[in-house]
Amino acid sequence: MTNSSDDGRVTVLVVGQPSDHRVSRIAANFDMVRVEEADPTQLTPELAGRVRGIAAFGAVGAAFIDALSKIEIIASFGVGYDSVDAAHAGRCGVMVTNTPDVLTEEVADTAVGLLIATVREFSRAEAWLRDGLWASRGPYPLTRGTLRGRRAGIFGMGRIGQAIARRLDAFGLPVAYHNRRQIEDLDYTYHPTLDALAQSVDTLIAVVPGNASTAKAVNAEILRALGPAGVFVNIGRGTTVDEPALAAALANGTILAAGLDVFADEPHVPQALLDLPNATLLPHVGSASIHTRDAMGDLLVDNLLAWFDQGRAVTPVVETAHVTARG
Ligand code: A2R
Repeated sequence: MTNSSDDGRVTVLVVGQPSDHRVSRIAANFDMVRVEEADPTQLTPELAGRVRGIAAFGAVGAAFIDALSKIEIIASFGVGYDSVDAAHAGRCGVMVTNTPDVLTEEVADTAVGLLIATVREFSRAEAWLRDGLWASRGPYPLTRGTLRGRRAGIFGMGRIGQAIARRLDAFGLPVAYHNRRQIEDLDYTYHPTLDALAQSVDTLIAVVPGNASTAKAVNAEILRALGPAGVFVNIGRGTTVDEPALAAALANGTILAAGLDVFADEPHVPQALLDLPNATLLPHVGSASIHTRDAMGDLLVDNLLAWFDQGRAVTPVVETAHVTARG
């Protein structure tokens, strides 16, 4: 644990291991303290009574929030904030913010790139070239998969889901979706259950938040409903999928292929998925360009500055939308 100088400025604790560049604006505006993990046993009583804000680049649980007597705001990096106990924070009067919108288009680009790479086997085709097989054996085999004629289903038609749908419109694919609530004035077919959506499409893209309501929602039944030409893409959270069921469905031909950017226990990827040639796997790079990560970092700091300068959050999460600044 390293402290910056205590000059009377608000103390903000950076949790996780972001680069120095990523936290330079925090260091410029606050008394910044860094910890690798939000472990309450590592806090000195002095620090526990001094921290008023957290910049969360890693998990923040209830016990850590309880250990900080002056904590007012947890500004979390990323649109998904399942690693922060926002419900507990809300009950304690602690604001939680995330970084929506600024990553929407980047993640949608990644989702569509991953979909095409999965269907047309780009990773395997490149390996064919790099391994010299193009020269020694001839052209890469024709792919069974194609985008042509596919029907796409989006599980989670929110900001990112709608940005993906706009792209699929341009590719000429019909789009349907499932959310808990139908969106008014949105011109895509709505299905009130995930099962009904999966029955009606052959290409399922998951972009829902990771929480109890979505845990293992994509299971053996849903994958069976997609059928043998089925393709599953996950750009949301790995916890949304029953990974052993997915590996089995890929191994036995229940579906054709999967493209995954997220996993239940990152950075650990199940061996069963690593062993499958019809799984295209990315190391959670959905928003991972310098351009977009900078925008996310700026929004995180904007939330801290707005909170401590003006008593308001720019992008509060729904669980803490009722929280107001302490006088
Ligand atoms: O269910 P609704 O009407 O609240 O719609 C949200 C939907 N959603 C669900 N759909 C079905 N079953 C559920 N249990 C469920 N929970 C949430 O997911 C909403 O349309 C969508 C989430 O959209 P946004 O809140 O606009 O989030 P955004 O920016 O699109 O990001 C989605 C996720 C993040 O939470 C990260 O996990 C990942 O993408 O980066």
